[in-house]
Amino acid sequence: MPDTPDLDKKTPGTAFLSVPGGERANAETRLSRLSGYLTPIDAFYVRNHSPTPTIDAASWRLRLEGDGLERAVTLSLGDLQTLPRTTRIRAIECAGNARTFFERDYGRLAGNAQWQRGAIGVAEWTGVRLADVLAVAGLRSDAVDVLPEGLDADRFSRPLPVDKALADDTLIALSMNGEPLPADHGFPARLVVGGWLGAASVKWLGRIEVARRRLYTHWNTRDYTLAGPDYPAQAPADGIPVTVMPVMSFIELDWPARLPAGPTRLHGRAFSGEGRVVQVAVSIDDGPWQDATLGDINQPAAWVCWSLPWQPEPGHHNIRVRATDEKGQTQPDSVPWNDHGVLYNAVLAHPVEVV
Ligand SMILES: Nc1nc2c(c(=O)[nH]1)N[C@H]1C(S)=C(S)[C@@H](COP(=O)(O)O)O[C@H]1N2
Ligand SMILES: [Mo]
Repeated sequence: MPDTPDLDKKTPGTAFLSVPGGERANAETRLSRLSGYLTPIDAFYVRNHSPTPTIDAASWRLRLEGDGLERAVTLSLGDLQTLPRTTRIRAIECAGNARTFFERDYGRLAGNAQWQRGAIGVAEWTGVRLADVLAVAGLRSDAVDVLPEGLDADRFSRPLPVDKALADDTLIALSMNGEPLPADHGFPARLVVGGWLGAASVKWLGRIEVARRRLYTHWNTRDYTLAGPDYPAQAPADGIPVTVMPVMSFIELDWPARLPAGPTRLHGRAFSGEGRVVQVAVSIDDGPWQDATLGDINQPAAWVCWSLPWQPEPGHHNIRVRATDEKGQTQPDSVPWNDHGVLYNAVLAHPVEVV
């Protein structure tokens, strides 16, 4: 069982890139090192608002309480393990992924952690359905919001509406890629909320409140909202709380990239929180859009791999990738400014030097 945080071992330059401007330890996946469909645990990005807590599995408890439940209940890990198990492959992507491109586009910093493109990962999560856990405490029919809370120093917490909490793929995960949940990813239990921003997938669960009214925390009123001149505030939030992640894509190359001359194949991934990605198009040096080949594994709320052959001439190239999901939503050419720097999913011109 992991009981020591291993974030210190995440050396920038190998599987990870460091993230400037974050208030705590954060590390992003180095996308050029991806190979299999799933992100390996030791390359999965980490987003922590306070240091990784060390939690003893034997004494850990999950407290369920609030006026949206018939009764308050305290569960041990053993109690959770008696519920039906379920496994899902799901992406987790930070709402602030690609935030650094707001500075490039608008000349000023948005929000804090300046992610490049690597605040996304896909894992196989095994655990129990949140719906089954709530049922143990008797979910009332007039319950409105479910508030999972972490055991980290800041007690990170972000509410979910009851219908999302009850979704078939909203899990309390106890393992990741077949291993017990690593400390940095929420040991011993974390939420996994398919298709929504990463902040919904609360790590190190300790308490779940269910209420018959809307609930508000810092993380759905002052952060992880679309706020700024283009977005009407939804009081008491400073903007529009982020929920589903929009369609995005990337190339599995460093930024900027250097490649040897000669025939090659471009590889990348595309994801949409709304549903499957159905098309990935690539434009090289402002040339025509060409359809990339999509990989076999293509399920909702996880990424699809894509690839395209390329025979580059030596010199400087720009490669654009644009994904479209099954609802017909396509990546835009630009994203309007927002103060917290969330949901940047514009088509990027990836600089590649062929030598
Ligand atoms: N308790 C707790 N849960 C948390 C966070 C946190 O700081 N504390 N960060 C959230 C955010 S903003 C993201 S993007 C995801 C990142 O999950 P990961 O570190 O496993 O990649 O965890 C979410 N869950
Ligand atoms: Mo995040």
